[in-house]
Amino acid sequence: MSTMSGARRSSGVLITGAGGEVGHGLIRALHEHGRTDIIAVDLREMDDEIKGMCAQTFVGDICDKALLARLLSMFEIERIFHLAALLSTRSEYAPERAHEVNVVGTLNLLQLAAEQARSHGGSVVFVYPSSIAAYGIGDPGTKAGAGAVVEDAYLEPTTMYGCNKLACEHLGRYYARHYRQLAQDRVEGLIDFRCLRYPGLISADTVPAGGTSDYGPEMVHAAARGEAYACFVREDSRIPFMTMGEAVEATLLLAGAEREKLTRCVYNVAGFSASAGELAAEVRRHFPDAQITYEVDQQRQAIIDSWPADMDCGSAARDWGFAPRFGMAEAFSEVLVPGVKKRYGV
Ligand code: AKB
Repeated sequence: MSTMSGARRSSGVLITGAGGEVGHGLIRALHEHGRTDIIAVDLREMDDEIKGMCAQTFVGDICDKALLARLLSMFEIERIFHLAALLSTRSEYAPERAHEVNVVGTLNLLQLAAEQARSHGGSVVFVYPSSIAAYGIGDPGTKAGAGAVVEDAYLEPTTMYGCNKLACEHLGRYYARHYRQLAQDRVEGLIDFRCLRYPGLISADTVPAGGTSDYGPEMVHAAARGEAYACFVREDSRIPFMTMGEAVEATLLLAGAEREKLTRCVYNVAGFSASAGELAAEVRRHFPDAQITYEVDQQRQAIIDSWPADMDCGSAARDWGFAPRFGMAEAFSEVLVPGVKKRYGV
């Protein structure tokens, strides 16, 4: 396929939100897998490590349709990892902006990807991280009884971020299966939408910002820095978590799965279910002097109470072989604690 100037477009894999936590991990993994055609986009200037692993990096807003159109005109994008998003807590302070970034930005990208796929006569694999935030469980008693929930239950999110994620799950499914369904010149299969709902993610390399599950990673990093940590949810607050490395592995596994084996667009993935108190006990096993207290933020607590204690990942296991790699103890001993000790030189 050639550009307007007649030059042949180079192929590429596009990553939005490239400078974020998942973006860092994903770009490292793709680079290690030998990808040399990574096109990275982020609102902020990316660090030199990221730049060194990408074919090209762009600083810009995914709400800037002209930027997206330019990117898709410059490269023949066959795979998109659309990671750019405002997370749950930050989105509550600017819900309309969150909708613009999380939903309109995603819609723009879906539309342009479909147009590009149509122009090069192919299909674009569109990989989209949704979230446990897509769930909304009405009260702690129902949460306790629900246990590990399947993808199609309790879908009444109480946050703008959760509403955004659920909306984008439906948009992705629409573009994949029903896009322009009444048009005479309709072309089917332009978008191959693949979505995984992440639980709380804990990375040893980066600290999150603006998430409601952040107490998990914050607790680990504070202990490694030798700093006291005041957890903003109750000790008994329970949601599923997984290490960032597992989330990246799962994302790449889904992205590379045979399309015929995928029976749905949206899949749960998770590593281990843990209460804040269990996380704190695991932290203290490795950092005995860790000072962890509880100063509950009732509003953020209510969000965590609306998210399930665990997610049923059976569909992902059956369709594309997902399997959690670590329980909580192994996640800490094999990945998180060695990682934060190296990061902080302890
Ligand atoms: C958040 O807390 O908002 C995110 C998420 C669970 O999607 N980490």
